[in-house]
This record gives sequence, structure tokens and C-alpha cells, in this order.
Amino acid sequence: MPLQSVDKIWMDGELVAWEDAKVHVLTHALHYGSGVFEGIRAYHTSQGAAVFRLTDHIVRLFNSAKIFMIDIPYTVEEIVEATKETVRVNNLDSCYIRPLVYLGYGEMGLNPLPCPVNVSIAVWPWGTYLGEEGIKHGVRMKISSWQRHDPNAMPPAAKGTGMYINSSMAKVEAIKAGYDEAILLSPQGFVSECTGENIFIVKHGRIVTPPVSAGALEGITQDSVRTIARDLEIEYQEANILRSDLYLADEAFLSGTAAEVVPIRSVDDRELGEPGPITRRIQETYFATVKGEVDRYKDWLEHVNK
Ligand code: PY5
Repeated sequence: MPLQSVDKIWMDGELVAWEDAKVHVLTHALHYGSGVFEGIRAYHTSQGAAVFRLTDHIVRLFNSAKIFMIDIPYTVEEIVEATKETVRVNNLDSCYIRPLVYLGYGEMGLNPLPCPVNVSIAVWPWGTYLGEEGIKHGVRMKISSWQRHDPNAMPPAAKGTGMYINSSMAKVEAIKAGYDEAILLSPQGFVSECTGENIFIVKHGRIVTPPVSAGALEGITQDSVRTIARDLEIEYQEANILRSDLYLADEAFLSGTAAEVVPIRSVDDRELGEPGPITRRIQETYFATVKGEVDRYKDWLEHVNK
């Protein structure tokens, strides 16, 4: 899906024209993946565009930076405001939002401490990440031959730009083999997560998702699914999942900001079939929530015009 350009991108405190949002070829992050980022979505609501759990995402951005010892030269509040401003000036009703903190131009050694820290916030219209068909009827998954990061090699709690080479390799492998998306196992052999999504199975009426200790990012959509499940009185548990648990699940689905909530229809060609009732209820509530249609979750929406 080619990028759809908009008017402005926020770069280090200024709104610059989309085509001028450029960096030098000797930008540290381009060579070593020394950056952290977030993926956020703004949705159309009856009161205009609203960003879903914006502050939670920006707090996670700062936590990622803390893990890598990158000092962001702004406060959480400043980045929250800058994000709203960027959505506002581009006149977008709904969009994807990509804040990026990266080590810039000036040093080429591996010691990142003297590098300048740059911050940008880009927004663009981005439709369904795994396709409309996937949202309706489910996606076909393949367990990757690539493992998720060992926590002592790469910290899964951080959204580090360089870490995503692992996800990209798994994605390419899955697509080349004719699947929609990959599932990665932890070095210990437990199910971890997908290339950019958390994973859930449903067994005997209970939702189970892997713990952070299996190498999964603590997803904000995953946290929303947990809250929605509990409010719908669906049992929800964090526990280790084996590969065979995926094959024998009653239902399975994945969640992420870009992907949203997507049913899984097969894993390694073991058919789970059309989306099941629990997946559907979670998915429907999630889509109503992000549009501001569910009163109890109104606080999750941060309106850009307020
Ligand atoms: N796990 C990984 C590895 C992720 O990259 C993401 C988000 C998630 C889980 C889900 O987290 P959340 O629910 O907080 O979004 N991935 C990004 C996204 O914007 C990048 C995808 C291209 O969804």
C-alpha cells in the first residue's frame, strides 16, 4: 500500500512540508537502527477526529527511549500536543500517526551518547493493515522459522526501530509462502506475538494471550481487549501458549494499532474457520469504541480539537 502524502510533518518543533521532511544520509539511526517509535490511530467520531489512547502511546514512546538511554528533548505533554496539532493541521478525520525519536547526524561511532536526538511526527491516511477480507473472514498465519527476540539480546518492551528487522524477515517469509502474517515463538519455544500484533486464542470460552515474558510487546490494543473482555464478562488470562494450542484453539485473533482486531482463520494450514462468537464480540466492541460509540470507554479518545 503506497504512502498517501499529506500537507505537513512535525520535525523537531516545526511543521514542515511533507516533501521537505528529510534527513542526512549519515543519520545515526539509518545505519544502526537507533531510534524508537509509536504507531497510533486517530478515528472519526461525532466530535471530529480523536486519537485513541494517545497519552498511553506517548508514555510508551518515552519508556522505549528510557530503555535505550535516549533523552527525548520534550515532555510527554509537549509530544501529546504536537501530535494533536499535526493531525489538526492536516485536516484529517482519521489517520495513522507515527511519532519517531531517532539519533541524528553528527557522530558515526557506536557510542550513541553524543548523538543529537531528533523527533518527528508524521500522519497519513492508512486503511486496514491486513485487508478488509482479513477483518471480515480472518487471516492465514504461519509460524515463523525466525524467533522473537531473546530479552537479553533485544528488549521486547521497547519499540526500537532496529528491532523490526526481525519482524520484517518473518513477514517476508510468511508472504512468500502464501500466508498473510507470521507468528513468532520465543527462544524458549512459547508463542510470543506476530510481526506487529499481539495474539490471542479462545479455548472453552476463555481468552488466553502470551505474557510479556514470552517476548511480546505490552500492546495498548491488547490492554483494550483485556478491558473489553472483562466488561463483557469473558474470562481473560495471560499464560504461555504452545504452538499446538494454536492449532487446537476454538478461536484465535490478533490485535494492534495498525491491524486493529483481526480474526485468525488458520495457523500452519490447520483450519480454525470463520470468526467465532467471542472474537466477533470483541471486534465489534473495539470498532464501536474507537469511533466513540461506547460511553464507558470515552476517556480513551483524545479529541484533537479540544
Ligand atoms: N507487537 C508488536 C511487535 C508491535 O509492533 C505492535 C504494534 C504490537 C504488538 C501491538 O501494539 P499496540 O496494540 O500497542 O499497537 N505495531 C505497530 C502498530 O502501529 C507497527 C505495525 C506496523 O500497530
